[in-house]
Amino acid sequence: MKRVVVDPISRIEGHLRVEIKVDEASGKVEDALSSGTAWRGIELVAKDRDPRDLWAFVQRICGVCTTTHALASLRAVEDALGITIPKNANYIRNIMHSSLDVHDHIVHFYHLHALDWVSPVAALSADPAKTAQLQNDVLATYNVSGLAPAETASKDSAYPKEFPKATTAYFTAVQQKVKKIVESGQLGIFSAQWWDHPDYNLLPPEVHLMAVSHYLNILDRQRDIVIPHVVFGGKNPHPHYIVGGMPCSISMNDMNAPINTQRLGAVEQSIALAKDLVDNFYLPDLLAIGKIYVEKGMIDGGGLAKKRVMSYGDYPDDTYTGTSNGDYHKKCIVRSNGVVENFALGVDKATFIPLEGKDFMDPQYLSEEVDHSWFTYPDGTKTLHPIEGVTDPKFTGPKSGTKEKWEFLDEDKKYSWIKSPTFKGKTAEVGPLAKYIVVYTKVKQGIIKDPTWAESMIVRQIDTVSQVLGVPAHVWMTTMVGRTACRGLDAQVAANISQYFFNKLVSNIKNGDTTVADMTKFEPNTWDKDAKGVGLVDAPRGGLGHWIHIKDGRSANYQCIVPSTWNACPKTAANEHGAYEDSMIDTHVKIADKPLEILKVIHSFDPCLACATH
Ligand code: NFC
Repeated sequence: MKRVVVDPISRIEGHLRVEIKVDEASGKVEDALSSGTAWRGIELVAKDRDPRDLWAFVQRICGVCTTTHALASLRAVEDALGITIPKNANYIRNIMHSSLDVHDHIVHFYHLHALDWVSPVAALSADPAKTAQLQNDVLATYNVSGLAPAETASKDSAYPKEFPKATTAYFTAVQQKVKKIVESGQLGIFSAQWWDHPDYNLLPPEVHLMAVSHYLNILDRQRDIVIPHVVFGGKNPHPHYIVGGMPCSISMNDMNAPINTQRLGAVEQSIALAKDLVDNFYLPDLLAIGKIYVEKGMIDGGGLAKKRVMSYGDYPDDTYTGTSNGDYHKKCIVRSNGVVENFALGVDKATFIPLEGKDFMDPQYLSEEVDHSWFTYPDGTKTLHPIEGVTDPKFTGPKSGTKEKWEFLDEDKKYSWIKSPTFKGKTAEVGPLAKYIVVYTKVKQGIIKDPTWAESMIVRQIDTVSQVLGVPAHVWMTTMVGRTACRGLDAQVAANISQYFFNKLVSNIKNGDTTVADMTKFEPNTWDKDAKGVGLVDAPRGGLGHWIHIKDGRSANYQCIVPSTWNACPKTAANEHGAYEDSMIDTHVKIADKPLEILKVIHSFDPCLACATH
């Protein structure tokens, strides 16, 4: 048994170390540890502050899923204080959130995950003419643009399309550029990868060249996807908000107004770009590569996804009057709230467990443990619901090596700066894969009887991909490939959600409603002396919750359970693994000292350790 350390895991946000014990003869990973190696302390920064300021502080938890922590905070404070935001503010927040989803997923696939599958070095032996042909073939074979419904049609047909760029000259030029980089011996952003790993030979050279070209192409275009943040929130990352609504006033014919005809035009162009990049690059590339992997039987890495997944639900169609009273979930167009166990047995045999408004305030449902984390709880306390949550850091060092220079983590004691969240005492995987499993199960088992357009689209996407890959949903979804595929599908739904809420915003403004904020409960003298609230967001990496206890106008306690906390957590008190650890244990490694498969399965979660530890 060989113990292998990968530290740091690169091409992620934050600081992650993993350790595996591999049986070198069989390649089977027998045990695995995931450790967040840096701590931030933002929950302590958020204590004893004016609740109206908190979105700005906690948004700094992450610059990648920027906006989600601000949104979760606003929703928590508004839940606690009984504030209902105007329609326009809800539409605008949804457009900002969905455009973040697309941006986050597309950057993950091309810039953080793609190089686990494709190699710039392998791209050098591709034939550019054949690559041009391949790109056209891939688009024709995996054309998934027809999955969107009428509700999300754009009114702007004048938008110039990016695609196709499939010419021999284009691919020759990219190949020359990459060749110069490789020949210089200074791979720069492409350095320090195991380019000689045999898994890179699974794909033909033309796939490598096509994907590397799209990597460079989309690196250039990704910033335009978050233009809605700049228009509605003034900037990206970390756009501006206000408790009670949005701070951007609407005046359609005033060229100096934050929102006017011209700026809404820029938002719609950005949404059209997002749809175009997802439909014509991201999904065809992903399906083409995924199909090869599934055909070659490379479908391990599911881990906890086979046993237990959880999602929170999002995108309220209209204004709602609270989260913990259940109204939020009644209004969501993606009612993915709930837990599904044993999806790997098939959608009919999977077990659905409801998770609704009041459950989020109930310690029987959600809780956090610190048995294996570098934190302490008050004497005798084993687990805490976030509304009573405590963040008290206590670093005890590794098992071997020194506190400064670690050799191995202490799997029997504490080994991570991340707490272990639990649902009814057990770990759960979150993320787009979890969201897709929950929606699919709820619709197919008749738990959702009247699917929204978004829920129907998710089911259509899953059934289409099952057809393309030639295996049923419970087979491909509960794998590392499935995790990456669902993220791409989620980006497609998110781009359509942006368009849907853009259309609603424009027609509401046309009907004469330009209100963006309700300030009637903005002053602390209008608040209850003691109030508690929860804010939920289905963030790019999964279910995000912020909990606040407000006392005498200040935040008495503020706690977050973040998607990457669920997935990256160390073992629970009962020694149950979280999703990263379980997925590694469900993976085979060809070369113990070059565990590319481990990098791939960990990247399939799109780790954000800055978020996870907060
Ligand atoms: Ni950072 Fe976030 C974490 C997301 O997991 N998605 O909720 C926040 O980061 O990317």
